[in-house]
Amino acid sequence: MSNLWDGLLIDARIATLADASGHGLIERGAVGWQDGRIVFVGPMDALPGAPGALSRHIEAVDGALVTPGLIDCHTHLVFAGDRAREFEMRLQGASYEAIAKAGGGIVSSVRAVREASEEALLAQSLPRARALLRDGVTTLEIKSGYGLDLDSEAKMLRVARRIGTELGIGVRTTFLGAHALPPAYAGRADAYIDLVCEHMLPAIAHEGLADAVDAFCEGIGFSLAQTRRVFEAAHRHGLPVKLHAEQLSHLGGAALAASFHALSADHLEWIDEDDARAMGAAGTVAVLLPGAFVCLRETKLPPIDALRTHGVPMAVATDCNPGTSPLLSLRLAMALACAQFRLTPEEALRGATANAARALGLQDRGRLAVGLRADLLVWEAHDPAQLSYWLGGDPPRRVIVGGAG
Ligand code: DI6
Ligand code: FE
Repeated sequence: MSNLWDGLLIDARIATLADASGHGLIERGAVGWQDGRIVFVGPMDALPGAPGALSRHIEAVDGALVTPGLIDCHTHLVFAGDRAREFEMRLQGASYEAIAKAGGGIVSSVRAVREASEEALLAQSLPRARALLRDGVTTLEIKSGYGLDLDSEAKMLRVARRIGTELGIGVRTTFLGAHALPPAYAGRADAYIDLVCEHMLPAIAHEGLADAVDAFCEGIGFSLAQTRRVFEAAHRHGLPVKLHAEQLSHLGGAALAASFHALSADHLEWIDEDDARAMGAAGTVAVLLPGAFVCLRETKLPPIDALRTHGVPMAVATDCNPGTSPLLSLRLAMALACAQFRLTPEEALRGATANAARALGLQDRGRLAVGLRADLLVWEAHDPAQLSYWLGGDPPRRVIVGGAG
């Protein structure tokens, strides 16, 4: 019978994240799906029939916690080589900025990415994506930004798309051409931004390689005026924007992002109350990246209370990258967001599901509700707080992506 559901989990404790606040917990719940979409979520008592008459496959999970698949909404996981040497230098006292100015940092990853073939880049990046998947990540964002010329940026974005196909998960790609100044443009940042806006971005958009556009607005990145030009070019090509803003200093990037109705502004350690107000009014998600905060041994905390006061949706991501956040676990990012930024476990879980989806402009996932994608995790846990409590806890018992698994 073709109208039977493809799968049905019963006897579950379901954290739907479907309401504006709270876990949206359903005790003794059931979730059913068909053709990759959720067709039922609610108490078992409300099922429209006996489980056996509803679905071909039924799994009783014995009171285990079920959540939406996790979403890592900010990664730079496509890169070549690593920067362990730079990590050692930082431990000996060199600053991130000093290393960047001395030709290390992002630019050293650029050399490695330019030299790597597309196949080599894929082979080096896939294990990192697999590591993130072990935690229950079912949708990933991946940025370019270590190519800094059209061919190398396009190569990175193709590799990112191939990771999604290869692993059968959702991958959203972000063009981050304005990540750092390539050495050939030293002293000519405006000329490089011309290249990004008039040559690279149009070609990337034309080939459909990017779902969004990002920039690094920072003293060691690009100015506010340069960032504005990148945003204008993105909008001309119909692409939404995001921004690395206020990570190391306050340049006004978060307010600029809000004025462009950015999907998200990320990092945000240096934002002030006015920035939070602007983001709240614009609906721009605050993506918190505790991995970079910890690895750079930052001490200035993002103003979480101001974000709460102004109703800014908060997401949590790994920022997985070779320089400032070699972090391969979104669960660990959630735990660090609680320990370092004092997020509640509920905010951390919402930040890695519902609000992470928002930060990617995705309305079809991140929550459990009828009509949304059947991306589901069954955990060896009962209490949602356990997901942010363990530093390296058990992976999910079961991962269902788009109804499969
Ligand atoms: N902020 C970050 O955290 C990463 N990029 C950025 O703009 C760091 C990238 C790197 O150091 O390779
Ligand atoms: Fe980043």
